[in-house]
Amino acid sequence: MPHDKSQALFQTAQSLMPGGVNSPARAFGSVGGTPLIIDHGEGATIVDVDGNRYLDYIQSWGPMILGHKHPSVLAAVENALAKGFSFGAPTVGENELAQLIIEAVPSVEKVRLVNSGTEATMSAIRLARGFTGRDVIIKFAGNYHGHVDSLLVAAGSSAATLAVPNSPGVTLGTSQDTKILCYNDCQGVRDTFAEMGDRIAGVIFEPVVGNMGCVIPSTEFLQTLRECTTASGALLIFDEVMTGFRVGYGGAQTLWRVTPDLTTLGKIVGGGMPIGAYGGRADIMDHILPVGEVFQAGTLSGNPIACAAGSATLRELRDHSPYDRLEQLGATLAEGLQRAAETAGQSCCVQRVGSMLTLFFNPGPVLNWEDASASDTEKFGRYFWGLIEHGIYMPCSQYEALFISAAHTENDIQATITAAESVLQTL
Ligand code: KE4
Repeated sequence: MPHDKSQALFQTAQSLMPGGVNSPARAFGSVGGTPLIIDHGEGATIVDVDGNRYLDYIQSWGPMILGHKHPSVLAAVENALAKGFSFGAPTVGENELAQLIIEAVPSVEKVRLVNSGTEATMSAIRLARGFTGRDVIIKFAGNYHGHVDSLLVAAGSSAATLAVPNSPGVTLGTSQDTKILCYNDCQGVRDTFAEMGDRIAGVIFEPVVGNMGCVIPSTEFLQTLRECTTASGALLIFDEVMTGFRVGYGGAQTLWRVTPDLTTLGKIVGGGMPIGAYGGRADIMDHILPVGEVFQAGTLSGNPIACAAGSATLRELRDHSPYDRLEQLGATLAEGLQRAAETAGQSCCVQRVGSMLTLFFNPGPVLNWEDASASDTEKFGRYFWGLIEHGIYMPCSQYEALFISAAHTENDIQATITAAESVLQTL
């Protein structure tokens, strides 16, 4: 496959933007080589500037669950654009999106729209601290919640890929109120709450982890988090920026039947436009300005174009549910990749929830960051580039989940498995 134009354009990009990217997750840091400059997408496919076509399993890191340029989303955005772009004043589109989220997500009685998942998690932990009057936030190694200073202390996703467990620029004062525990370690959670439960404002975690690869919480872990937070008066925060509307219409909390106190959202709720949201019990959310005293604001929060894209996406998911089909496609792909790895003699495990999954170069099971970080990332890099040459665009890191969209077909999945069988034999 030719990549001349991508290489030339990326060289220019590097002279304009740090690393030539606007997010390190796109820098191909852990797989090496030059990032591909994407020209356009349609359905399950994206095309780079050299005209190479790929089956897209990044899906903009999750938002494009309907596939690229879904007609009803496109129409909704065009209708919104015809009215203007942004007003800095309330619009009906915000009511519509807020209503859809509240109807879909069990824990959300009131919601605040923001511009990114990072803003959502940053605001949710500020609200947890403001509501409880406490300082300590618990997070888990390998969980990523956006580039919030106080949460960049053992991040997953690109921070983990870059092997930067805590970022320069995050002060000791900022990070000292964050405690990092081991995911799926129930005793560690119980011991921490026994030691400092009355100081803990909240626990934030990914209810299905995507940011160290796909890692699944045990039932006991979920129950322990809910019990310990309830007993101590700390808030339980489900970071569903990735899982919200991905693993089910109501998110992971409907799958696991655990109700958090706050939920953060992003990605799919914007249909590919910049968005985030946080919501929860009304008595907690009413501590947010202007009703309460916890400050949070944003020029483009609830932007009408983003709301139109998000509402059209959620209506499509609600009225034409793809989840049973996504479950089937996900199961087929997971089984096919596992079988291909075994046939090729590769020591791999596949972990999946619905249409998000990861092939780990790791015998598994992968239950936490210590397990995940033992994966063979060098081999993953060769697997990634081998699939690129077969026209398959996987997430460019072992520590990410791939996403199947409603636009993917059974044939796409079979073609992906066939390509993986070929590539895994060469590693
Ligand atoms: P954003 O600020 O990137 O919209 O959302 C931050 C965030 C919060 N919580 C979870 C569970 C997330 O997965 C994310 C962002 N995910 C990464 C990919 N795993 C975004 C990719 C990027 O940073 O470019």
